[in-house]
Amino acid sequence: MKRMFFVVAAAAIFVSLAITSPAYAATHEVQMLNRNPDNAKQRMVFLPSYLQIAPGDTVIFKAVDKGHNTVSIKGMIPEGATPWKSKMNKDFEVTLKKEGVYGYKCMPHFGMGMVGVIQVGGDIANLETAKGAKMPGKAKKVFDEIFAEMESGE
Ligand SMILES: [Cu+2]
Repeated sequence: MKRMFFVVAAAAIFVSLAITSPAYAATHEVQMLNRNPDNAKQRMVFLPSYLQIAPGDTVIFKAVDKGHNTVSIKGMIPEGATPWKSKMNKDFEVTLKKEGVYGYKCMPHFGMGMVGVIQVGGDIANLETAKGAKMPGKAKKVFDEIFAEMESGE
């Protein structure tokens, strides 16, 4: 009888935790790679380079290949959002709560177009501001492709 009570109590605690904690928040993975396995011509990439997540979700950047990091780009994240900067060659995890568009780069490969976008929620009010941020040639091309994909999906 005591054991039965324990099982019920444990189940009740589990259920209440599932409801009250952000158990619905998902985790997404972005790989940092020297080469896109789907397109050998594309070198130094985040995969996927465009990710849509819900507010409160976590993104894990996986240092699959060496020589990369992830840094949010000034002017390309929603106002009031916290910027991030990871260490080279290390996995990095960021939880994004504020809705909007987040542009980020790999510091050593920014000029080679190693950039990505995370869209949090449905509010893309800062997209135009993000588009106006300063970026080197190849990065601009990659961002333009991602933005076009975003806008066609809306
Ligand atoms: Cu890189």
